[in-house]
Amino acid sequence: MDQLRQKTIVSSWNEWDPLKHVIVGTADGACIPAPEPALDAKVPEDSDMRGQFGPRPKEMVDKANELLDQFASQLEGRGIRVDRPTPMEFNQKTSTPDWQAETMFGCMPPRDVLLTVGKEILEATMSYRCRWFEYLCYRPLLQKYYDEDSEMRHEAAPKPRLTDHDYRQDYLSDKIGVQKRLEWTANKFFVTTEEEVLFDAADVLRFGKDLVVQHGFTTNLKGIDWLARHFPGHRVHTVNFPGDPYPIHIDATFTPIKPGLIMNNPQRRLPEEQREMFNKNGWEIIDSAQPAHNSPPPLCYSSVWLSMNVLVLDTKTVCVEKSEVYQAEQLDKLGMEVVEVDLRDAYAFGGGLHCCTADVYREGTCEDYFPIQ
Ligand code: DAV
Repeated sequence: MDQLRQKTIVSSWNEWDPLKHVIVGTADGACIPAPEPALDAKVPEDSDMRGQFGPRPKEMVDKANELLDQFASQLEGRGIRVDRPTPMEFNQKTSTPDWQAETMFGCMPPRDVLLTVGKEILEATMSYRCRWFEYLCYRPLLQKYYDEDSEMRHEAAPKPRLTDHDYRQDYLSDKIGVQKRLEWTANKFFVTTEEEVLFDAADVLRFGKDLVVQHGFTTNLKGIDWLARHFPGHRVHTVNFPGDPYPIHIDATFTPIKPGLIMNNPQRRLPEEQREMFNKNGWEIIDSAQPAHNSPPPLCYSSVWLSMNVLVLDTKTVCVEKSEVYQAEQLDKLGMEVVEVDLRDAYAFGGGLHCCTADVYREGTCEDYFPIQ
């Protein structure tokens, strides 16, 4: 298994081919960011985090790190090479000529920042000011991959200005109410405007030649158009999921398991007219199982649907959070080997098993899974 001498190859075309090399985030120094327009729109109105900011409690950081380290060891035990980012001092003010932010965020969820498409790793623009500099945590790794794999492409999307013009003022109130939010999001009236190109990497799912991108709070239409122009060899499809009052990131909503099979959050179903490409090509979209919890853990931004934020290791093997018994049961019945991973106490730092990882290498090539367009 001699991982140290394993040659570095950057390549990953989809969410399910055999995973061989991955980045797992860390909880070191993570902060609850200070209020800012895009973040305020996402923190649920009844959340315990409203108004609070600064470093997360040390006991919680230590516990999350213990779980992330354990997850990394589990993956290594299966012969997967694991790298970790380099955290920064997140509890510091940052600024550009356009804005100032009180704190940064952390580097637990590399999936939000890094998009691997074939031999390219692309740094997303991001859409929160507190996450503008987060790519720096991954630069030591990206530089190393660039040096070690002469075919790797290291790209960065245009850094956005993130002035107030990027955010709809309507979302500044904390008294909008879930009903109004559901109306707005169903009408694709999201917190981000079309001022400039914006996307988070976690809004993108890779299906070989096709990229499926969620239009929501963290990715706008200009961001999706930029991705389409940037990857001219791909077909880029825009999706949205009515039913989610806080639509950020596609990976607790739409989860491909293997060619032909996707789990969809039953509270956030893909609209009928957007199902055509899947139907025509014989892909099945099934409702995911219910989460095992009624509420997220303390100080957590994400919803209980992190239950479906699973990490597929290959088309027969999937990592599922240990307490998510219904999700595990469903995947087991679908014939998958389920690897249990204890991660719930790290959720608050930026998400689940898919969020806290980013692909470096999966075996396989770029296939066309949707030949009938
Ligand atoms: O359902 O709160 C979480 C996605 C995190 N990357 C949700 C989405």
